[in-house]
Amino acid sequence: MIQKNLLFEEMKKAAINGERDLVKKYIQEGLDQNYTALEIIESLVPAMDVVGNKFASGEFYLPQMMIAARAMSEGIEMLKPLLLPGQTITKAKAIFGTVKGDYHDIGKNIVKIILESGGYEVIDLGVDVAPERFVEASKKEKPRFVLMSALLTLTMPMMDKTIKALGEAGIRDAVKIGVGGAPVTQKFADHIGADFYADDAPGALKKCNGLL
Ligand code: B1M
Repeated sequence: MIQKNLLFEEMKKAAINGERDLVKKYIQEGLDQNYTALEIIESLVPAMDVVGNKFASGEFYLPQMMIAARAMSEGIEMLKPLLLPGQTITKAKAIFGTVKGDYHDIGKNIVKIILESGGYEVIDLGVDVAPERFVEASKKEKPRFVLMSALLTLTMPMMDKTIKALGEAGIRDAVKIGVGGAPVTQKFADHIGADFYADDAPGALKKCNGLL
């Protein structure tokens, strides 16, 4: 049996190197040793920071970042059923998307799973979601929450545009708006008039619960 620290370290290393079969093997080993799905996800998340730093320093190129992201996503998919065991209550409905121009969805998918595990119905609009699509989905689904994720400094202004579009459509006050993603801050959230900012998935769940 591999020790917890070593197992999580090896799992992280496999994710950084994009070795998806190895990631899944270590995840299974973690589960066999009774670590929770959340513990495993939390130990995997920092792998993407390492990948980002390697990309920024020129050590990794785009294909390596993509391969690592795929290994990470497959690992999360494997853990998803364990975080949603027979979820029955629905506290409220949320629509959730990564804003226009932005294709990053690993963080959004983790937040979505945690919200679902906390009793929310989450309608996933996917990535590259334009303000008009948020408006259209809000009109159709009548959610309590409109949630946005952005990973690029360049796409953060789309959050502002989406809030303005919801205002122009007359539905801003009917929803609570939550924003997050690595470059997003509380200050930015206040500046654009979002109802909440959270820096991680459990934080998003806590903020939604607090606003119900
Ligand atoms: Co991209 N990328 N990427 N990338 N990528 C970053 C974001 C970057 C910081 C890397 C770097 O240079 N160091 C950089 C952005 C720089 C900037 O804007 N300042 C960058 C760049 C430049 C790019 C491209 C432009 C590269 C290129 O083409 N030359 C390109 C853009 C594509 C586009 O979107 N238009 C690009 C592409 C990609 C891939 C496709 C290869 C891949 C994404 C795959 C995918 O998502 N399916 C990718 C990846 C993997 C990354 C890094 C390495 C990892 C992102 C990630 O998944 N993190 C990233 C570096 C980094 O972030 N350190 C990087 C793990 C994830 C769990 O964290 O998403 O932050 P995160 O989510 C967290 C919290 O933020 C929070 O909870 C989550 C769970 O804890 N959270 C919320 C997220 N949303 C929330 C919403 C909430 C509340 C909390 O409420 C609603």
